[in-house]
Amino acid sequence: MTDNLAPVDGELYLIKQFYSLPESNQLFAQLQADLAWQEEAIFIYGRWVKVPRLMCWYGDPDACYRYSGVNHQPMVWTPALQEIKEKVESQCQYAFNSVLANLYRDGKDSMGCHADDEKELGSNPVIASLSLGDRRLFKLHHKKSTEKLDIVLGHGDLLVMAGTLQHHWMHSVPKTKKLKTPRINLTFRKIKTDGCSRASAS
Ligand SMILES: O=C(O)CCC(=O)C(=O)O
Ligand SMILES: [Mn+2]
Repeated sequence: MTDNLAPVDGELYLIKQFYSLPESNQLFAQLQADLAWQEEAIFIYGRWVKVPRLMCWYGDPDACYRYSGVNHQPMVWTPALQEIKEKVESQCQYAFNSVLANLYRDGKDSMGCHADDEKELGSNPVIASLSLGDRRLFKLHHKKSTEKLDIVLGHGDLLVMAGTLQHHWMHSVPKTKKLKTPRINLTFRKIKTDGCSRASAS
């Protein structure tokens, strides 16, 4: 792995150009065309609000996951996702059972500030995040000290979050006024397989 970019309280590794430019171009085109991108909506403050990006969830049949307030059953791995998963697993020496795919159509699409700290991810999750397409800013801030960390994620880069990072840091992909072409992000995760039964009981 590379150096740990997190100054304290967790692990954050950036592998630039995990995929080469030609490979990244090919994967971007294939995933944009083949994945079952969906527009989600969440119910907040008494009304339905569209999530500002497209999403879909793939994985092993029992890797059920709750996001946007709804339980999601995984779709079956596509050959491209399966192949990427295996390369990412070999880099991380860690077995994933699912992937959340996000498509940011332009600079107005974004991901709000959050930590990936859902119970079904376990205590110190390893999350491997592959970026394809236009580069976007990935912002982190420490929950207590508010220390900030800005990372630019480019075409073919792999970011790995591990250790106690999700306990202590929040992250986001903010909107930008800069002209942006689409970006795909894949976050490989290991979901505890009783995830949805627990989530739906709460
Ligand atoms: O798009 C990204 O780089 C971040 C995605 C993310 O944080 C997530 O899916 O939880
Ligand atoms: Mn996240």
